[in-house]
Parts: sequence; structure tokens; C-alpha cells
Amino acid sequence: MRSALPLFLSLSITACMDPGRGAGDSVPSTDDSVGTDDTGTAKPEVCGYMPMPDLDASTDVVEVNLTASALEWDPGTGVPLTGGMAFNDSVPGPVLEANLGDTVRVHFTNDLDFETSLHWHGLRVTPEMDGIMQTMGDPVEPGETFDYEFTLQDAGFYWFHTHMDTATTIEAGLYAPIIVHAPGEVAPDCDQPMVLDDILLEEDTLQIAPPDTDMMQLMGRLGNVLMVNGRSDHSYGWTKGQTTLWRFVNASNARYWDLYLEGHQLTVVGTDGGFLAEPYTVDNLVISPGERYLVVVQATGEPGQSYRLMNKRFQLHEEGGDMVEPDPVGNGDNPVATVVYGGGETAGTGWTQPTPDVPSWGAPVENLGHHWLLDEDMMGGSVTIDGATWPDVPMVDVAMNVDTMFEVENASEMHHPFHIHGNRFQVVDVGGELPANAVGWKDTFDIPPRTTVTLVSALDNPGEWMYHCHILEHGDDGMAGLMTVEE
Ligand SMILES: [Cu+2]
Repeated sequence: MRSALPLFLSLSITACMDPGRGAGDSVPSTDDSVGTDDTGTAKPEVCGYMPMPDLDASTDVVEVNLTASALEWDPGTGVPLTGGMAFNDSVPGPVLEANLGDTVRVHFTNDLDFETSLHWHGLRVTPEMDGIMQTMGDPVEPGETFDYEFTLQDAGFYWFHTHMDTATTIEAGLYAPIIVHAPGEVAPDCDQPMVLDDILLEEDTLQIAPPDTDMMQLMGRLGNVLMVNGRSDHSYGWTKGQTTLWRFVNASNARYWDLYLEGHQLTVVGTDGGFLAEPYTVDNLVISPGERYLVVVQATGEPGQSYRLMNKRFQLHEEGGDMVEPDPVGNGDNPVATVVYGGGETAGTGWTQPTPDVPSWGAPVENLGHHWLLDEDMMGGSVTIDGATWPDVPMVDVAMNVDTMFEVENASEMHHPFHIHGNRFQVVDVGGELPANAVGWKDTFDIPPRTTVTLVSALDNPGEWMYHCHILEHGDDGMAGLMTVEE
């Protein structure tokens, strides 16, 4: 664990321990921060998150207790969800925070009434710890415990979630962020996980809508409530001049988010697997399910003003495609959170870009590891990989520690976020175009319709690894296969 807690963190813990707070407020702690106390005075503004308590005193071991259970949590509608689920009674679950090189031990208890498993999305763990039955063996039965243990090989921002019946259990709230700090990382004024999710509620009861229809299986389940950190109504208190690191992860079943913050620019400093060699600045940012982006925002707004974090509609199907999906939140831009400036101004920390660990492949890599083909089987009502669905997708075999190129061809008319377990990749080509910005490590990639994306890596984590579409309905429905990295 970090040896010293930055100020914002200790403040946020105080706020989190306020007994009046709902479960969904433990990450982050800033909701209410711009409200008023009993005297009508503005409350101090806080920023941050509450990490899971570390039970091990040594500096290079993080040991935590984690329980998955039913929890009636409020997504911001005022109506608790009777079908809700949570890690440690919080949605999102509390942050698993550690340093690069640490050993992590998670004593996991399944208090749900069905079997489950956990996946550490993006972390290069061993196959036995990865949460899939092919390598883990058995699921964790109701009432049982399982100890997950792994060593952190990559700094960056990751997340964990259930890996069985994901379309139902992640929708219900079983997801949480993981922060792995790089050596020498300098904390900005505000370091905040921003977990994006949408949930589909019935309009009359405001309860989680019934299991997915055939159409949802094919199109993905889009929600009608957009949430940041488990609520639709969070406000974040800022001070002019401060520097904020927003750690975005998209935990939605199927929704691609396209975010902008009114009056501000977003500087992308990292992707799935850590920091970039060169930050770049954008007005808005598309994040597909499973992906992460590290974004620095300089507080250039005016004291006393509010600015909305907005989400633009992203169409999953290509223009003019046969399928035009309705979006339950409508076609316009939707506010998803608010940044409210208090009075005054601060000099702020500015931003120090950590030294990234992103090698550049100087010469083109021509050794083709595999060419995946994603396609639609409209007759069968499913989406296929290499002409089949799980468990019939042919095994992919790849040599370890050899520079290797992979092509993912999407012959369908719909975007698919493609996730590969246990290894990391760089995206070097999208539809014949070189990436416009610096390339970082990735484990989840948007594959646009009728487009081929090229990845390169020298895979160094041996074993059998699952790959699948991270539209959860597609993954659950068999858009998944296995790859063996041969030692
Ligand atoms: Cu898909």
C-alpha cells in the first residue's frame, strides 16, 4: 500500500464514514460535497475514494476481505433495487488499491444464492486466478469462500467483476475499480475513479427490468438510467485551478459512452494498461464496455459555476444498417454528473506524467498469430467468432515471447468491444489507419463495423486465456473462445 495518504483521501474517508450515506456513496465520496450543512454553510469539497482496508501490515502485500451479496441499492431514483447486488455492500464495490509489484490476496466470500467467480479485468494474473472455469476449475458455491492471489505486474487502472451470468450480475452491481500505482506516481489534487454504468429499470416500478429478450441478446441491453459511480445524480466539488485525474471504466452491459465535460477539455494520459508516452487532448471521449481511460482535467471553470458531464448518443450499429436500435435514454446528449465550483482558486498540483512502460515496435510485426472473424448469424440469432459460438470456437495457439500480430475482422454491422484475458496488446491499425494518438497497452478494443483492427504484442503470460465480446449479452451468449499461449 501507499505509505502516506494524500489529504483528499483522508478527507474522503471521513466523508464515507458519515452514517447517513447510502451504500452507493462509498465510491466516490464526493456526493453531497457541494451541499450545505445544518447551518447553511457550504461543506468542504472533497475528492477521492475509499480503498478496501488492507489487513496485512507489510508494505508489499495487500490483503482484503471481499463479499458478494444481495443489496438493495439506490441508483439515484429514490427507489432501492430489490434485485440489486454488491461487493462489500457498495456499488461500485470499494477500490482495490495497491502498488506495482505488490502481492494481492483477496479472501472472497460468496453470499449470493448462486455460484459465481471473479475476473480481474486487465491484470496479468495466472490462469487459475482468472475466474473462468476452464482454468480455475470450480466456481465459488453459495456460502463458500475462495482465496484469489496474484502479483501485480502492471501499473494502471483495472476493474474486477463477476464472470458468470455477467449480463445479470454486473447489471445488478457486481463491479469495482482496481488502482495499481506506478513507482514515483505523483498524486494530483483529485484522483477519482469514475465507473460508468447504465441500468435498465421498469418504468412503473423503477426495479431492474426482467431478463433479456432475444432482441437484447442480439443488440445488447441498453439501460434507461445512466450512472457514474453507482448513481445518476452525483455532484463533484471542484476549486478553480485544481488538477483532477479521472479514472474512467465502462462497466455497462452494452453501452458505448461518449463523454464530454461542458467548458473543459479532456487530456488522455493513459489507457487500459497504464500511462501513455504522450498525452493527448480531446473534446469528447468514446469508451466501450470494459475499456479504461485515464483523463486529466484542469479546472478552468469559474467559481460558483456548474458544468455538466454529458454523454452523447453512440450508435452501436453502422449508419444505414438494417438495425436501428432505439436508445432508452433518447437520442440527445444526457447529463450524467455535475461539477460544481466552490469559491476561490488554488495553484493546484498540475500533472506529472509517470514514465510509461510502453515499448514501440520499430519495424512492422509480420508474424500473424491469428485472424479472428466476428460475424452475425441472423438466422441463429447470435454473433459468432470464426464461424462458431462457445464452446465450439476453435482454439487459438500462440507462441510465447515472440513479436506477434493479431487481426480482428468485424464483418458484422455492429461495434463489438473485444476483450482478451491475461495479456496486453497495442492497437497499431484500425481499418487501415494508423492511430492518431500515442498507443498504450490495451486489453479491450472497439472493433467498428466492417473494420479490421490490428494488434501487436509479445505475449508473456502462458496458459489458456479466454477472449470474448464485452457486450455482456454477446459474451454470455457464446461470443467467446480460448487462446493458448504456449511456453
Ligand atoms: Cu459483441
